[in-house]
Amino acid sequence: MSAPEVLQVGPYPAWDQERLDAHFVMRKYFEADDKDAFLAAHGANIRAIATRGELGASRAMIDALPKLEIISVYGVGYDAVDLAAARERGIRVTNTPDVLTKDVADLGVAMMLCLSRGMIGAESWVRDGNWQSKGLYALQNRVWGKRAGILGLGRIGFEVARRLTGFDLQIAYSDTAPKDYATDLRYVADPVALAAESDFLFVTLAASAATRHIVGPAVIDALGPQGMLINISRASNIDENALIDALSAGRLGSAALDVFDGEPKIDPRFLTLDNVLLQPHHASGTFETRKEMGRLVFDNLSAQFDGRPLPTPVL
Ligand code: 8YV
Repeated sequence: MSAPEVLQVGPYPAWDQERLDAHFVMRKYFEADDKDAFLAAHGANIRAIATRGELGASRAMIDALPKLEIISVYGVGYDAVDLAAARERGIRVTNTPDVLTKDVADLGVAMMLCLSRGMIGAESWVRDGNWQSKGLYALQNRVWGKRAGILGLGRIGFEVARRLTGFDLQIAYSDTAPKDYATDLRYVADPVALAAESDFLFVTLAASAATRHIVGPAVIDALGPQGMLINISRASNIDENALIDALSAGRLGSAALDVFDGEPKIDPRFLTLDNVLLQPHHASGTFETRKEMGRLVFDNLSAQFDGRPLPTPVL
């Protein structure tokens, strides 16, 4: 039997690509100049989509693949997959949960520390010779002992909380309901109330239509001029225009962001702000985690083609 054909939406590291190429016919959509012509040429035989969290799979793409059985996402977030379109056709969807949880939490906490302590500017201070010529670096803001709010206490939010206890932060969280695995964390139902009592607000929500712009003007203003917003989830959870306005006007203290609307082409206004830390959506980007993510993408595809249960299904 010929190898199954897979539509590959974005590139993967070499070790994943080699394994995928060895077992399947990978149709590299991201390399095609004319995407429609590519789908017209190969769509009829494609049984799977291999995509990435931020790239997903649109309804138009799904509709162009009559034999599609499965969408395997390299990432825990599958908000960019048109789930309704997949559900209508009984198409399975898988993601890569758990393996990336702690790396994403690590980066969120690192971003908080880095921005609070002005580490990027401090590095330049040394490299530019200012330490020697001008003296001590400007004083920065303390982290320990302050108040952290976690918006969305799923797996990643919980790992953020675990890490923050080591920094002696007072931690509260908001979610759709209190979590039974977080009895020692204070629950605040309303995100605006949570923001009002936070110095650091971590956004760790799985994104969906229901959470779109959950961090809007009310949450941002409640966090206030001394507050820091840290987003390691999806840009759609934040009203980016309201965020940029508040950062520019000083109504919000600062923001550390790993995700952006329209990334990687981010809003150029971010580049004019000095109260932001900008990261290129790499919270899961360690060798160890990305290898496990790639393995899961492959294992889910293989399971589907072999008729075995899927390791990590979401649909
Ligand atoms: C990845 C992600 O950066 O897990 C997710 O939802 O967005 C990330 O882990 C991405 O999928 C890799 O391209």
